[in-house]
Amino acid sequence: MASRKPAANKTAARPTASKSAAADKRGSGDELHQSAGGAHPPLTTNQGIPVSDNQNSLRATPRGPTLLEDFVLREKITHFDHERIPERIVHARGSAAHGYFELTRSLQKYTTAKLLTEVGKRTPVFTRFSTVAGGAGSVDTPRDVRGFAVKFYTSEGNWDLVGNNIPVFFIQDAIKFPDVVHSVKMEPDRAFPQAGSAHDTFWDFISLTPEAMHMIMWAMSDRTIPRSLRTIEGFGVHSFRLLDAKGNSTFVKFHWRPKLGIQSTVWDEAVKLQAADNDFHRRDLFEAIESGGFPEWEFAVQLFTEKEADKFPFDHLDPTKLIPEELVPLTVIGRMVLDRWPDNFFAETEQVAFCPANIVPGIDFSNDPLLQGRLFSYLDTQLSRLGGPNFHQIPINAPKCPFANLQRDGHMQMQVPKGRVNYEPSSLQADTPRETPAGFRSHATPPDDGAKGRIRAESFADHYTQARLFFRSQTRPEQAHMASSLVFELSKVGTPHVREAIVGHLRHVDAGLAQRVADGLGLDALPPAPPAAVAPKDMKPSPALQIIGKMKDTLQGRCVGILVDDGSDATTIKALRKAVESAGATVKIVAPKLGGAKLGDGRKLPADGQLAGTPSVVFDAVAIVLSDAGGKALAKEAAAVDFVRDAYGHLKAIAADAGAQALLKAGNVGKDKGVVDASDTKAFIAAAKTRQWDREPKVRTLA
Ligand code: HDD
Repeated sequence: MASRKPAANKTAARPTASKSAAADKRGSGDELHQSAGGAHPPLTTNQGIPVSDNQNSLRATPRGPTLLEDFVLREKITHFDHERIPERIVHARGSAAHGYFELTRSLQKYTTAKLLTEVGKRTPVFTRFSTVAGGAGSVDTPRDVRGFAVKFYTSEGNWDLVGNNIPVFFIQDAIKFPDVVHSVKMEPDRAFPQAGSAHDTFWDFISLTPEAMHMIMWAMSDRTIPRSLRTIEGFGVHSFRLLDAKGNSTFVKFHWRPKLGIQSTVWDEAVKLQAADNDFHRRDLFEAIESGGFPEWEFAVQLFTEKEADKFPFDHLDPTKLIPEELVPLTVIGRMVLDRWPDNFFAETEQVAFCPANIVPGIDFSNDPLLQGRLFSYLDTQLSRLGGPNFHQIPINAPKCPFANLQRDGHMQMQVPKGRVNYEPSSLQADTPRETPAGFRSHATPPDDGAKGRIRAESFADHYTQARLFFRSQTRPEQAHMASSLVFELSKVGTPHVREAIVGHLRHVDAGLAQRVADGLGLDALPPAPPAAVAPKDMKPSPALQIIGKMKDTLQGRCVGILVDDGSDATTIKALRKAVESAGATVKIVAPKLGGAKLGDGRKLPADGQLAGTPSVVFDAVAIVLSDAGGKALAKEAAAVDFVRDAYGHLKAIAADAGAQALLKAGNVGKDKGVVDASDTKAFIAAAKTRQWDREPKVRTLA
């Protein structure tokens, strides 16, 4: 039987409360806390009462009941019970960073907005990337659109550019947003699948929503399986207006272009990444910032007048349409650098509240009906997510310029306004805030002709032309990936008429694509195409819509894994490391044991990752440097065989020395210009900058 004497409780992790005299003295000097170093401030309750024992609750007797009197326990547990706020209804899973936006070219001719006119000026930003469908704890790498939300803390107030990594959207009218989101989220009766669109309800909704077909083309492309958040583009999606001092308006579309170029994964790799590292994108962003390789994007605009817009063969107010760069070129006007990881995830990344309605003087909204609905939705969601109308006072949301008005009170008011006057007009106090001529003005947009009504403009009726433009603008491997992802997704749909309806829509996009998907699904005949409100037209292909065509010829910011074991050749490893690092990438050593490998020269090389937990999917390219014995031993090791087979299957460059050949053979690694001798570092670097697209037909059957 356990002793009733507290002093005998030797197994407790901390000294017991009954040693109160000792506990009083413990404070910051507790030997169990010494490792952190420094002078620890006393632990207190939220009322500032110093706590003498953070290990034991107050008990009536050493083995007796806990007392309600224990306010320290009650406060701590109560706070803990309330530590979560409702997660975002969409975009719940996200990662964010601080940084700055620097203007490099003035838009003075078009706008009064200071952040767009003062060249050289650095505006602080907080940028959050997200997936759309999954919950906050879901993985980073499902097939999904990525959110790209930037809060600019300008000297004229906060501007939130809340965009995605795709320049168009599923729907044309905000009233359909709850429907599209319900359909993609887990199905309500069975509560699966998490974070994925490959299920019946999503494709059912899409099959009945032809306006989504353009976005579907993007969603089925490799844009939705990015390699890194540092290698995605961002788009403001809607047309906005820029306003000059006289109130003249120019339309504008906003673009973010990653300095490292766009890069994506292949689907099999994305699937395996989900198992290899749930936090792959978050970790990648964190590690890049911590190592000083600050992610950077160009900020570019497409500017056009109302007159020019009237001549476009589509309606730019329709958010399912993009403006090809060939029609309105991009002008780079600045850059964004993310150089600081948040200090605290909850306080910053979770509590940040983006609202497309947050805008500054000199920028204005367009009549895009999706944007118009968003202007309401985000403030509304923040009220329930953050609990009240004062969420703008939370540090991550507060403007960094002075702000003052006569709004008062409410949940969690942090400010202590002074004086009698909380209304306007007033005459009792000289220092109350007043409206200013420099304040925000809306563009005086003349009303359209026509009557009030629940109307979809005729100019929004063409649902297929730009879907076709996107598909036909892609390279062959990219088209094959799109066809295959459609087959994959629809193969997870249990309802035959839904699968068939989608293939019917695809016939309007591209007959060849429809046939490939029908074949991939094993359909005996092509289903009928639904009637199209407007027959699709052919537009000039836009290579700017590709990923492969836009990849940059660089290894900057990427990561190469070198697999080693006891006896590996030190000189080869050294030369590879040198070549990779001089090309701007990082090297990680993978070995069967984390302690490392004893190399041929007798020295021990510590590993960054243990083989079983560090598959090749986490690298952009790999090198295998092994002794003959090491190669033979690893050829019998499933994790090593997967390492090389996956690197090959994911079209990555592989450098291998003579000892590695046994392993390459076990992994069925073939020969092509992406599989190079480990001594040929030049060839390896060249191959590692891209993927071996020609290899793909040898490793998988694509639709
Ligand atoms: Fe939205 C979040 C982007 C249409 C309603 N949206 C949210 C986020 C991004 C976008 C990036 C996450 C922001 C963050 O990191 O906290 N949303 C878009 C884009 C859209 C779009 C690019 C179309 C062009 N959204 C859209 C519509 C509605 C919403 C039409 C509603 C009418 N979106 C929301 C929301 C969210 C949100 C429910 C969830 C959490 C939040 O706002 O803060 O209000």
